[in-house]
Amino acid sequence: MRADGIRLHSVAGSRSFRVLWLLYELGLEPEVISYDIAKGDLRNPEFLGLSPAGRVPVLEIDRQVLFESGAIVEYLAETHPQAGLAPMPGEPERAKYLTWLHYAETVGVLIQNLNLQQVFLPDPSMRSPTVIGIEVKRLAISLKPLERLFAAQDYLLARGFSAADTMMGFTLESARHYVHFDRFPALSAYKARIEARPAYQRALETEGLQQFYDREFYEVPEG
Ligand SMILES: N[C@@H](CCC(=O)N[C@@H](CS)C(=O)NCC(=O)O)C(=O)O
Repeated sequence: MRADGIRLHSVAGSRSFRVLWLLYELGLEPEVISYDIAKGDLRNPEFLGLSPAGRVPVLEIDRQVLFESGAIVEYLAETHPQAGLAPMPGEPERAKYLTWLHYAETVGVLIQNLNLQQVFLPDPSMRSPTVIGIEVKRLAISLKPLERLFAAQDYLLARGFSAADTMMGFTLESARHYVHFDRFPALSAYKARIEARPAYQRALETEGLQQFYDREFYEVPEG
């Protein structure tokens, strides 16, 4: 472990990106341990000792092991208040911050279901066009309030960039594989805005190429 003792267990292109990006926003330098889902890395007993459901991200920090990206993002933002990336209890926009931070998982779970159907099932005949169609519609519905929000402001909070954006921003990068983003111009502008941040770019460089999407857009299959 590095001198500062921060170790991120990560899969390229997964929710661990949220944490890596936030660590860089905070000026922290984690050691990154990379895993490959397809090789079954997340099922090895050593990893399951860190993450009981065998999921990433896991963050080792301050002599603790944290899992759940939302919890990790909240922890990092609150233990580095000088960065000003989270409204603290009692401050304006605190409730909005928590709401949007966790809303990213509402969007994230829809993407996870679509990833399973469109990318990870070993045989295309196992896919359900009905389920895919429903989940794509639910994903588009979940993006609509964001489109309305970003028509009026640059970030999830009116006060500016926050840790909630690191939860949501990465999720949008996956969403574009399932929903046409030309339907969401304000959301597309937000996506471009956050992706231009140096910490986002650095996290991309650290992680390397995303491992599992093999095409730009996945249509709902006929059936
Ligand atoms: N709510 C959890 C979800 C974690 C999660 O499902 N991570 C995915 C990658 S994005 C994973 O590890 N999947 C491995 C698997 O399902 O086997 C979080 O936000 O950390």
